[in-house]
Amino acid sequence: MADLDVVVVGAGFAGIYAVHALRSAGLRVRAFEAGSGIGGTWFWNCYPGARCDVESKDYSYSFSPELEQEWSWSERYPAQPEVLRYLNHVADRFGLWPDIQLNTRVTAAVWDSADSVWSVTTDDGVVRTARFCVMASGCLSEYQVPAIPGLSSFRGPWYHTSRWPREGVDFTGLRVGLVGTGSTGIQVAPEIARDASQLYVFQRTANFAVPNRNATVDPEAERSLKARYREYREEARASLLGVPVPGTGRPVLAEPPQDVQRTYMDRWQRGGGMPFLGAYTDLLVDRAANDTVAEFIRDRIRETVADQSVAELLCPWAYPVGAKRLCQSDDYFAMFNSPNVTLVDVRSSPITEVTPDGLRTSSEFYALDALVFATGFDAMTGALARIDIRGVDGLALTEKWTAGPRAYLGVATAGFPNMFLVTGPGSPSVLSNMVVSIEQHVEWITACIGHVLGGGYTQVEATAEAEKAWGEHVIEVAYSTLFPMADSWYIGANIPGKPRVFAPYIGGVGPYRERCDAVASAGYEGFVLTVSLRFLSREVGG
Ligand code: N01
Repeated sequence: MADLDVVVVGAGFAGIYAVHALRSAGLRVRAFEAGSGIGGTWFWNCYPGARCDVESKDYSYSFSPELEQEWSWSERYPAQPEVLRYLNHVADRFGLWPDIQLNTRVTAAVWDSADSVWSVTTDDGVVRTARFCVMASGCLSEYQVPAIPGLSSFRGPWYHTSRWPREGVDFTGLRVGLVGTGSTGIQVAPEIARDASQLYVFQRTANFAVPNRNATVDPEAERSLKARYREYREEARASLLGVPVPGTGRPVLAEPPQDVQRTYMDRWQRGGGMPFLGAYTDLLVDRAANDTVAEFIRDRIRETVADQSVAELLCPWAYPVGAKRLCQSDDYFAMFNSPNVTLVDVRSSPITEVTPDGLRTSSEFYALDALVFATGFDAMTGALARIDIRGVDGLALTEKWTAGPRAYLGVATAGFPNMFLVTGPGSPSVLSNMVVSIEQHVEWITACIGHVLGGGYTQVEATAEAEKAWGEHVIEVAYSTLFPMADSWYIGANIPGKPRVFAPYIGGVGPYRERCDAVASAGYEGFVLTVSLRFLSREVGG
């Protein structure tokens, strides 16, 4: 008998809910978490300014109406410490701690075909067997520091935003270099600029950003939302992005230009990225349509930044709006009006080396006391690649995915029976409200495991045919949009040598859920369920 029914890898939003859901289904579960606390991305990314870009009312679990009613968010967009408090409250409230083991990294998971179990090794040297493995290891867990020559010679401290010292960092009076101007760089920069004597922002690609208009939650608005929260959650589940976004429902190119400007300005004033991208139906599929919103944002940058040569450098041209995550900040562009902030264009003059005293580009040297890297992640596959995962006949997952990740519905991959990926490549995951997508996957996986065990089967495995057909669909949908036009982490472009494969599914949260439900209703179509009596296996489904 296996030690456990299910091993859960990771205790972020996904792992926490997986423990609750699987345990509630009567299974013996244990989650292993490398961090010294739960929270996953919200545990590690404790850099100053870290804040969610999805509203708190949306970025919260819906599985418990009681939890939903009891908890009150203080801000429209929750800051990292509040999200972490929420997750710890969830673990307390549902008594999850006994089934979560902190400070323990899963290093290997090996499928044993004879006994239909996974042997899971952790970095404390212990090996446990489990009938199922649920990979809740996160889409943005494996952080990246660029290989810049000389970094190890730097005399000052350097940090990656995703491994920020929990005690904080005092930049008072220091000359600080910041590399990276994605969602993270844009959030951390104004915080560093507040204390540093000089902040140099090394920008390779200018990014679009819209305001948050963050505010404290109005108690009256909270009360009225809570009165119809169930209904609101249903709208989120059926929506495209996992957040109900009121759009005009019309293509922008058919609108009178003055109406378009009014719509954009209204959304700019109200803040938030999703309402912007959802304003018109053609913004993410038609470049000319997209140009209307791109130019609107560039105009706001030109309005905000006093020095027009700096403003022009901050204006993004390299990709369509939304094809990379639309950043959100109330103070990033205005920060460049401060005399202690300098924008350095490392597209025209690339970084060549770090020296003991600073950073050199092809045209200049910058003396620095500290360096901050907001340089992103080996997304979607990085955390899985770090674990030695071996399926049928010892096949390594990294080997199977040499040409890019392949997973049926983004939730299971052929050759790796009884292993599930929460928000894996090929599912809406990072292109949606993650909490909605996590809940959907965890509930689907729990039901699937229930079906397997209830039917007396020992294993469930995606077929190669179903996986191939789904992968083709994911790519076809992606290439019907503007998303592949950006060199983004969605497509693996940020990691040298990574195959360029568009990983998330853009078909929409609602339609994707329907597809997953249909697969389950059809007896897990595209999966093979087998009873493995050691050498005798009987194929009964698929
Ligand atoms: O990482 P990124 P991130 N030299 O990969 C630059 C989520 N998130 O941590 O664009 C110079 O987006 C790189 O430049 P370029 C969100 O989903 C959410 O910011 O490749 N620069 C880029 O500017 C987000 O999309 C929230 O030319 C180098 C930056 O580093 C995802 O996390 C907050 C370089 C990396 O940007 C990742 O965001 C934060 C080099 N060698 C994050 N290498 C919210 O909820 C890399 N760069 C608000």
